[in-house]
Amino acid sequence: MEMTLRWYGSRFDTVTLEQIRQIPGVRSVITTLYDVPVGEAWKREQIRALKDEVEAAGLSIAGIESVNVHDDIKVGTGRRDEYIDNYIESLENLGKEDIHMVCYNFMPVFDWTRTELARKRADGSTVLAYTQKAVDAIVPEKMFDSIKGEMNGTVMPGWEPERMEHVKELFEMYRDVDEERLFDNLKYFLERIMPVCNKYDIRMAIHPDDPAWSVFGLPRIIINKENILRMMKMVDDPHNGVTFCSGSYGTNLQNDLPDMIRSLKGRIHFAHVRNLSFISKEPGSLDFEEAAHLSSDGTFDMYEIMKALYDIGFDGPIRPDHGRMIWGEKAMPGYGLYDRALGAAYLNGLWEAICKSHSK
Ligand code: DNO
Repeated sequence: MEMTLRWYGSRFDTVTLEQIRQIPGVRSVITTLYDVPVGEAWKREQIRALKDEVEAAGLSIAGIESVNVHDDIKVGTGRRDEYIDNYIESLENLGKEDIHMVCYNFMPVFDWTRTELARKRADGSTVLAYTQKAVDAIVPEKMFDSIKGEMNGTVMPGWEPERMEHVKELFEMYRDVDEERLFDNLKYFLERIMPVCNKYDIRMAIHPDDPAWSVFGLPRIIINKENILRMMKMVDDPHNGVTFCSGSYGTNLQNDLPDMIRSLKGRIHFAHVRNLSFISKEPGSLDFEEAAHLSSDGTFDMYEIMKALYDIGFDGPIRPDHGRMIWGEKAMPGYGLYDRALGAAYLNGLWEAICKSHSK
């Protein structure tokens, strides 16, 4: 595996490449062209400039998170082919610049959903959290307003203010889209992009829906083992793979994370590894918050997750995921430097121990 850190680019991230370069074991980043509007094609020069900047800091680009998919593709409108053509152009340019892993999601309207961005934990750190009661009590149009004050002045992925201004229209667009249609539209998209992925050996890694169930009545399909196996079978090409995100699949406690990893052998192209702490596991009053990466700080057995990745021979990029806000840092919620660096060091430690205990 290759340990990486997510980096949003020098104009958007509070964390610098120089800082990332000093985290032990991190030699590459996962990044994006954060300011290219969803649906527009990525130009080769833009990718080249990003690459040059990363390489000048002594790091490399291990993959992209994300090349976002336009809602017209997810809904399957008459304009989808135009947007897919642009997507293909972006992939082609990434391939020419020797970038071979692309993370994306197929979530309608909202990307990940949390109801608090700065819940205080007993140790004084703040974390992102979700309660079912808060979701049930809010209308979707107010979702962004309810959390924007906690974004520390940053633009959070999937919650861009321009998009959030149109939430009502977006909901209208998805009115007739149920799970089956969303699956069909995903299949259509994947079938069209697979030739370019094959040509340039680009591994597509779909990110799960977070949380892993329908929110506000919108269909969400990348939520459990059955659905991801279906998705991989419907376009059966090794370039059609997944981002295994423990914190997203793990929101549904029915998902057995190590078992899911084992069943996805050869198709996990990217891993996000983080821990959650469940305060209430009752569906109606579900309440979870993001913990430190360490197993004992949350609900998941991180050793078992890393061991499952080891057992399937996972050799792709991996990253610590959302971190707590600690030591007075002000950054994009979930994406500060300190706790993610601790997460990377911890995951590297688990990996070293697993490798050594197997080579004896
Ligand atoms: C949240 C992230 C997601 C993820 C996208 C991938 O912190 O895990 O926003 O990047 O869903 O397209």
